[in-house]
Amino acid sequence: MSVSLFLAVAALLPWQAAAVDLFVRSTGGNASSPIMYGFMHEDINNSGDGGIYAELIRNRAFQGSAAFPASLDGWSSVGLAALTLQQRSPQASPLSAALPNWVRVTATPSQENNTTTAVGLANAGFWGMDVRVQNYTGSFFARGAYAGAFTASLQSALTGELLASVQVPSKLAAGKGNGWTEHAFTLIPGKAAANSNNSFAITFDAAGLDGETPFLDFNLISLFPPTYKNRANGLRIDIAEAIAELKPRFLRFPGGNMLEGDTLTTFWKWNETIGPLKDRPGMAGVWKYPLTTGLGLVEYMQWCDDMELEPILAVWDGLALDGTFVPQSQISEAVQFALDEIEFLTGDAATTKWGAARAALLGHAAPWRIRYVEIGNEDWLAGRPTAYDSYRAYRFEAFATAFGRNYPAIQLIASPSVFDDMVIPAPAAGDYHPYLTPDEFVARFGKFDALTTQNQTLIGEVAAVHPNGGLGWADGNTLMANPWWGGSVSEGIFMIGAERNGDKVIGAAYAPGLRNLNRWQWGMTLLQHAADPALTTRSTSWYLLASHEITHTLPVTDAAGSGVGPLYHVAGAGKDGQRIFKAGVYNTTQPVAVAVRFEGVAAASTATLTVLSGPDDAYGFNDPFTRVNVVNETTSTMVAGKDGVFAFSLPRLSIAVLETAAEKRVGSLRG
Ligand SMILES: *[C@@H]1O[C@H](CO)[C@@H](O)[C@H](O)[C@H]1NC(C)=O
Ligand SMILES: *[C@@H]1O[C@H](CO)[C@@H](O)[C@H](O)[C@H]1NC(C)=O
Ligand SMILES: *[C@@H]1O[C@H](CO)[C@@H](O)[C@H](O)[C@H]1NC(C)=O
Ligand SMILES: *[C@@H]1O[C@H](CO)[C@@H](O)[C@H](O)[C@H]1NC(C)=O
Ligand SMILES: *[C@@H]1O[C@H](CO)[C@@H](O)[C@H](O)[C@H]1NC(C)=O
Ligand SMILES: *[C@@H]1O[C@H](CO)[C@@H](O)[C@H](O)[C@H]1NC(C)=O
Ligand SMILES: *[C@@H]1O[C@H](CO)[C@@H](O)[C@H](O)[C@H]1NC(C)=O
Ligand SMILES: *[C@@H]1O[C@H](CO)[C@@H](O)[C@H](O)[C@H]1NC(C)=O
Ligand SMILES: CC(=O)N[C@H]1CO[C@H](CO)[C@@H](O)[C@@H]1O
Ligand SMILES: CC(=O)N[C@H]1CO[C@H](CO)[C@@H](O)[C@@H]1O
Repeated sequence: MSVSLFLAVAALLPWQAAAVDLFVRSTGGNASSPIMYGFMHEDINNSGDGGIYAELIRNRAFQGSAAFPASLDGWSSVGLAALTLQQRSPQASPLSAALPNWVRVTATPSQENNTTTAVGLANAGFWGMDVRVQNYTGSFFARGAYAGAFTASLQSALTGELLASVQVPSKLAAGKGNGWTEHAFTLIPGKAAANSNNSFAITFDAAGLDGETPFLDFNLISLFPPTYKNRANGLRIDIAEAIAELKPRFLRFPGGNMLEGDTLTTFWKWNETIGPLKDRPGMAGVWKYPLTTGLGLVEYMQWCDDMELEPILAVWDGLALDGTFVPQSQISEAVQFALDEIEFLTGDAATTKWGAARAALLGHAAPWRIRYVEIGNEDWLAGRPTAYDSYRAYRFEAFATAFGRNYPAIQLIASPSVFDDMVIPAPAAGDYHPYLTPDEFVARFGKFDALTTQNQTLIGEVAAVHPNGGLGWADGNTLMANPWWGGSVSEGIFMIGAERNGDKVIGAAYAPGLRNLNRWQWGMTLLQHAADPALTTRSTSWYLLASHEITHTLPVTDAAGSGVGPLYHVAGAGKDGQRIFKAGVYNTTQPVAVAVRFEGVAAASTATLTVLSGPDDAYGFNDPFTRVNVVNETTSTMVAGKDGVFAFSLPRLSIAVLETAAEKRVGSLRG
């Protein structure tokens, strides 16, 4: 298009001398990554156990480790019973090699009347349990001699009110010699509880015990509400739905620091997160609490299946958070461990060892598809500079060589970015993790312009975490306590800069994605949650940008050549040929007038304009406890004026998307 057209447009809008006049061509852009917006997950601040993993029982299998010795955390006795933790006793066989600890419930006769009646154990859940009229699927293993029935129940932890109860006939015969026996049950409350301060209990009649051994052993006590897409051992519905609403296209897992582990022996071992729960030992989490790994490798893949997410699987690369790393002489073992993991997921069930293991273990004969693998996590950070030197010298190369040979179609991602002083050999990409102030994000709008398609990058973690000009005030550390509107706008503008380079940026994920309101330290998160689903709180503006997917960029010409700021923008085409214009406004006190014209979109055409604006106070945030959403979303239908101009005004600190109706004809045009 000729320059004279811009002049004509400008001339038509004398009343808007300050308007930013933009012309969007219909050809000349580049194909964008199909997975621009994603979700990152690791178990941090009880976002897995006690978060998206729907298990309601805390410390269900008394798993222990050197870092977190086994305990009775979460458990209390009911009636005249004593709970004792039994650990790795060589005389008494445990439930499994993976679960060597259990609880013994001993009936203790009353000193007054020498009777024992209902005795048992209760669990407080992860700071309570949500109880409503739905099916709760429970199970436990018990051992001992017991004639009678167990009672599984849900009750208010505040008033004792019984909410649900079911009799579970004992499968343990009277007399001795019963091994571990699984009991399954369903609990259906008659009404919803008034609040989430509820607990779960299993009781039994002490009169039915063997007089000489007045105790029973329990392990792997589990209770699930209905789960997302009805998966056994699945995800908590309200949290999963909140994530799905964000329209993510990929899932980056299992970390994050959780992948690395604190020491060279406590990394995330994929082979110990698969199979029946009784065969999962759990692991020492790196965020100050133990993990069940009930949310394991297969559950992550099912999560991807159920939300149609592209897995970005991070494999352990021989680095621990304490800075130690695997020497060159032993790196081939770590490489093989990762290759086995890929084979477990993608190998043929008939012809590969791990593919056969998958089919045998899961009945999942069909292989999954893995297209992106990240080698480690933040190798530039722990143990710097020595550990990073080892990554650049031999660790990355060992993996890249082996993957190139075995899985040439997989896009490898190095854990440092191309901005972290590492030459990343193409076709591998990098991973950039900016945790910055709003001003810093906006200043990095052009960050990716310098890249070429030879040095693509993932933005595997990103969040505005510090306020401008200083450090935050959360819990005495330097982080803001909540995602705030000004931060969200800056992240949006940074992402618009990334979308302008959608052929070089693979995708981006806010991090962390989830936090439990009862246990946190790292303040920023996309979604907050507690036992009570009403407290699930969404934040930030990302969902708007993610739900208008650009399949290829389109060149934009600025008539006035006014450069970047205060309006930052990108334009592109959607999969049905619709034209999409995304913009953010930052660092101005006045609204910005915008006039956008798309090549080939005629006068009187329509488009939908969605604008997110925030509170006067840029530090306003969505508070889970007041439940005030500070983000104001308005949607309006725009009609193009003469010469196809869409004219509108965007408030200070806003994010907006203008999208025309679908137009198949344009979809096939490529620059
Ligand atoms: C026995 O005494 C305990 C208190 O030690 C009491 O809770 C229980 O109800 C008594 N049982 C009977 C049958 O009196
Ligand atoms: C309590 O009952 C047991 C038998 O169950 C009996 O041996 C014992 O003497 C009784 N103790 C008291 C204080 O009644
Ligand atoms: C519990 O599950 C059964 C079997 O799937 C179903 O028929 C019933 O409607 C469910 N009850 C509730 C309260 O959801
Ligand atoms: C899992 O693999 C690791 C690393 O090879 C190994 O140390 C561990 O013993 C394996 N665990 C099981 C249960 O086989
Ligand atoms: C990106 O790749 C190009 C071409 O290989 C190279 O010249 C440039 O230095 C790389 N940029 C970065 C930041 O690594
Ligand atoms: C915003 O404006 C302030 C004051 O003019 C300036 O210091 C800051 O660098 C600006 N930030 C950005 C990202 O433009
Ligand atoms: C498409 O990529 C080319 C080559 O990197 C670049 O010059 C051009 O500006 C890009 N177009 C858009 C619209 O980003
Ligand atoms: C939201 O934006 C609309 C349109 O600009 C405006 O009328 C309304 O007052 C705003 N609401 C709030 C709560 O700011
Ligand atoms: C007394 C008590 O523990 N109350 C808690 C009940 O649960 C809510 C959350 O659902 C908490 O905010 C209360 O502190
Ligand atoms: C990683 C993290 O933030 N851990 C914290 C989770 O929350 C508890 C309670 O606030 C802290 O003690 C942990 O350090």
